[in-house]
Amino acid sequence: MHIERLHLRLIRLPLVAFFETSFGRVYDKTFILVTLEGEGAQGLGECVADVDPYYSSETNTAAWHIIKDFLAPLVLGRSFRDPRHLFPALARVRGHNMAKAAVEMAAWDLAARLQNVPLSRLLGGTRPAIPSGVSIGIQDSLEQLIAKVETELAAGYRRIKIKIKPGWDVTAVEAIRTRFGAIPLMVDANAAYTLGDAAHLSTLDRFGLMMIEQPLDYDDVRDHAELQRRIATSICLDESIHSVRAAEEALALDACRIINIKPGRLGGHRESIRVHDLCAARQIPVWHGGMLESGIGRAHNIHLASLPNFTLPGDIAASRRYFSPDLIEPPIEVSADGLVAVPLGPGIGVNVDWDRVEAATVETCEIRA
Ligand code: SMG
Ligand code: MG
Repeated sequence: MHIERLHLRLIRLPLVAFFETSFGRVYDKTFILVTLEGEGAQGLGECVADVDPYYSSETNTAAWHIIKDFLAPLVLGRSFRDPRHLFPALARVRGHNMAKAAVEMAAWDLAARLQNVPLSRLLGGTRPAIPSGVSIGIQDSLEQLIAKVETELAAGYRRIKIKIKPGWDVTAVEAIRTRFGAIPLMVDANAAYTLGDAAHLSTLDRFGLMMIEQPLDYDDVRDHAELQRRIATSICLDESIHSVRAAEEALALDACRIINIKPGRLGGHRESIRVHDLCAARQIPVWHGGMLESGIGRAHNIHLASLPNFTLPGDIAASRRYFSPDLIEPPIEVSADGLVAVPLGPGIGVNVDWDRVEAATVETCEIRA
């Protein structure tokens, strides 16, 4: 595939409902949409960096600069036999995985469209539908939390994840267990605790949670290994797993029993597949994370999550939980039994509503070979 043109759009969409984590509350989603063009076709990638460097050190502004000034020159005017060759071609740039992933994933979509096959086929996906879970942010009250959980269970979702932080953890989990019993439940701390909280975190053990996600620092592995020795609940790592090597180190140290895969955090589909395969070889289950993506990034995630070791329900939910309307038509839906179908059309296989994209675009930039 020959890459002739790269187009960037900064897009802002209001969220249907605010989303609060241990690092704050957001009311809208701003992201970069990357279009790669070559041989008469287009591929799309969505950058999952936020406006702020709180989940990750990357931001939209930084990613825009990195893609425009450093990644674009490494791909434009070049031919790639296989989209797997993209990530290594960007290796000169250190870090900036979210910026790299947006370009790399656009190249996968382009390759799949040129071959007229669904992206899942190129990635090695094996399942026609994926099990879906939801991530429920920190609420203003336990009553609101209970109401949200009730709504999502009624919609069919196969597991509930709630965000926790000091002061909103044991009481929140206890309220859900008291009201809903033994539902599939997990918590995500987004690095809000330290090893000094180990005794407190072990009080969550009695609730039989599926896992606790990223309790400790975003770049830590060693303290997570120590914490895993002290608590019965399985640790799942998110932020800490920014590369295949980080995954190898975490597994070697028994710092976690489960890994959350987000292509944006790892640098795209190729590196995600490598982490997926590494975990499969060690009987470590993985699930697909979410970054409040529009239908475009969400479609990429669905294709990737169709690989066989994504055995746990992920944070890939229906469009209506995030945007009304989404940028794609029809939107992504979840079935009454909590499954999301893998799109069957070429590439990411969803129809982009370009009028809606245009209306939500705040800035554009085009670069040619
Ligand atoms: O896409 O439903 C979603 C959000 C899933 O909880 C979610 N993501 O740490 O896993 C995580 C968070 C990161 C996003 S907060 C900016
Ligand atoms: Mg997380």
